[in-house]
Amino acid sequence: MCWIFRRRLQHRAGPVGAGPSFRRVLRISILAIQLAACSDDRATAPVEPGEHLPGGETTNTLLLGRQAFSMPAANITENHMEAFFSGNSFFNQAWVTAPSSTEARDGLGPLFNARSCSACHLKDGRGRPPESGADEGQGFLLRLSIGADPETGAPVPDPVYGDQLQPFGIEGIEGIGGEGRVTVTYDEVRGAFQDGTPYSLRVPTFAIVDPRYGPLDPDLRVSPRVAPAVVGLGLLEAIPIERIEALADPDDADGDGVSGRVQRVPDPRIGAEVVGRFGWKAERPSVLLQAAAAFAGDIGITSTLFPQQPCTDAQEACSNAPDGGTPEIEDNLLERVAAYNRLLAVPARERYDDAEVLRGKWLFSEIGCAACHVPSHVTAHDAPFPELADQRIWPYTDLLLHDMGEDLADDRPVFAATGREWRTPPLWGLRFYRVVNGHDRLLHDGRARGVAEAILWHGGEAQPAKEAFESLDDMDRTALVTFVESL
Ligand code: HEC
Ligand code: HEC
Ligand SMILES: [Ca+2]
Ligand SMILES: [Ca+2]
Repeated sequence: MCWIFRRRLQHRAGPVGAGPSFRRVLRISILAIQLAACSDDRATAPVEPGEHLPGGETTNTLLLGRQAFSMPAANITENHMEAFFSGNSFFNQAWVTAPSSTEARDGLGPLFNARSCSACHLKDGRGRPPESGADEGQGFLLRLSIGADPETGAPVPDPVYGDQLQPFGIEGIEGIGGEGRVTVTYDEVRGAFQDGTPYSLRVPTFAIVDPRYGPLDPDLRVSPRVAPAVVGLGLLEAIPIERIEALADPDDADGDGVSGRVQRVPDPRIGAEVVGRFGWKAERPSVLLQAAAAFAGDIGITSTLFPQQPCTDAQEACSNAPDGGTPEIEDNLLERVAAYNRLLAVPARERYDDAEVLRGKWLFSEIGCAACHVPSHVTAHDAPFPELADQRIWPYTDLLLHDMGEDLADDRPVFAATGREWRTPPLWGLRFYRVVNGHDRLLHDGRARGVAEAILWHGGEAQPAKEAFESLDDMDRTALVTFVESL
């Protein structure tokens, strides 16, 4: 019965031009009848071996509170300890303006978003957008471009503001200053679940105020992003490419309404295209390249991988400011920061065998969430770190790009990703976001307040799953959310 329900929903999948107002989609009564039958039998999913340890043998089972994201892999080898702990200190340390007597950590900016990695990935956790007026948010930034290269898909940086808005500039040099401030306003829109229970979503509108280097290009594309938690990244990096490619279904050959495309991006080290995995559009292929890009773009610290200061030709004082060496961070230190991020452990689950959670787990796969949030993978045997090899992991992602509809679109293409596509984010550790970072903001720009709102924003390929969620009864909606919050 429920299986029939799912097939029907999938056949109704298609392009959905939802627009900013939430059009109530007409429902066929037969669906409701079949769904009632689903709810009545209260089926549950079984507990699967190992699912309570989402990071396999690396899982953190020791500190499950505010430090839940800050523990090394449980099986960390003796010879990686030193890299982990010194990487940790470079992740936390604040960079200073060059020249300075503390040579190992000068070179900040000249333009920057934050002075340290941990200023955005607070306690190795997650950022949030500005809430209103003077609030700047935390671990939040705007990517910028003016279109994309027709051949490679690479975003074309704005000639004046570059590829990212840096709200801060170093002090003491005339002519350097932050590029502008981001503000947000939220409009509430109302909707209702099929049983009549009302809900409300907030539609964000972001704006750049006080642009310091002249008026903004009318064609400027902006993409707001919050910082994701940085746990389990070495494991995601160790998912074999063949696995990711096998999950992709670019032309929806199996007709389930869900496609999923592999992001392909250039690797500056080898000059070839590789699979992208990290960032909200999977635009970085490895933890190392993501860390190097963050040093350069977010803090203004150059490396051999990203040797450019964060200045455009139009930003003269920025280009002429003293630097902190060439490069500003040595390769071996960068490697340690990457090792730190690779080896941060995912926390263990606790409520994994509870009846309500198992009902939610059943619904998660039944209504199609698991088509993108693929529960489990096995990491490669030849993973770069032996700790991360041959692990059964439970991240709830396929690392693929999906069209999520008009409402979530940023209209800013990046390599293979269109302006409507996003990488399925992993859901492991989600129950700790509130504990570690004190907020429940979800999605790429943090617009959703909690899991239910995050689901209600799903569109495009996920429209049928979203609609199925809307048609669940109160008990089942709660069970599904409780399951996601148990991860
Ligand atoms: C201004 C805030 C900010 C700072 C500072 C910052 N990050 Fe990030 N980080 C982000 C955002 C936003 C993303 C998502 C990027 C995207 O979608 O392209 C991110 C993504 C990441 C990811 C990929 C996570 C994933 O799941 O895809 C890693 C790894 C990472 N950052 C490491 C670092 C390191 C290392 C530093 C310090 C060198 C750093 N970050 C500094 C905001 C920040
Ligand atoms: C077609 C693929 C797809 C399906 C089906 C899907 N999701 Fe998602 N999910 C995504 C993508 C992609 C995002 C990121 C969207 C964004 O940030 O704009 C996301 C985001 C989320 C988030 C927020 C995660 C975060 O870190 O902010 C949650 C929670 C979530 N999904 C749960 C679900 C649940 C529950 C279902 C089933 C009702 C579901 N998803 C169905 C692809 C999918
Ligand atoms: Ca610098
Ligand atoms: Ca800039």
